[in-house]
Amino acid sequence: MANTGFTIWFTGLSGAGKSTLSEAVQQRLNAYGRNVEILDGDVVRTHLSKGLGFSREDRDTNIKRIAFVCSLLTRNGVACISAAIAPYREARDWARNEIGNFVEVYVKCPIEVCRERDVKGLYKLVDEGKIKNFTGVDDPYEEPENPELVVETNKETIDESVNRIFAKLVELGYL
Ligand code: GGZ
Repeated sequence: MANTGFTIWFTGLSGAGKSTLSEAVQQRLNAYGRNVEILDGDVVRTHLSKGLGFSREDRDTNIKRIAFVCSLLTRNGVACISAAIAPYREARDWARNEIGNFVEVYVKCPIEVCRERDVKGLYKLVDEGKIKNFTGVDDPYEEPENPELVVETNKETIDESVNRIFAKLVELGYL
């Protein structure tokens, strides 16, 4: 029987762990025999969304582009992973509608912890006033109200989160 396509739609602050989790889930899905495509916000912005900024309008355009690609892949049996901040509920719901087999995973982590991690040194630049409209600092992040799953990256290990995501995919009939 052909594989069922689905999209794992991660959402969360910069530094919450979306990219790390995406790679870990990809590895696990590959080992399970599934083809996986990751659309990482940061990477998408260097290609598909090159030139877009961080106004609400540009973020929404970015999310719609990612959702469009995910919908094409998903309907062709690919396991797709989106790892963008996707701060607005309305845009995420738009993506849910567009894609269908949609698994929203809130990558939850207090901003103080993201700030401490500061993997790319962006929070430091924000503090120095060099970046404006930064999500969670001076730009909104609307928490998901009804995600399929919440993973708390400051409380659980990557392995634990991946296990819980896998269990959810099985429960939903995608694996
Ligand atoms: C949020 C920003 C900003 C602002 C640059 N706000 O953690 P990162 O660095 O690697 O990923 C973030 C990325 C955000 O792009 P997304 O496409 O995921 O955003 S959205 O879904 O809202 O369209 C961050 C970096 O770009 N970055 N400026 N102002 N993140």
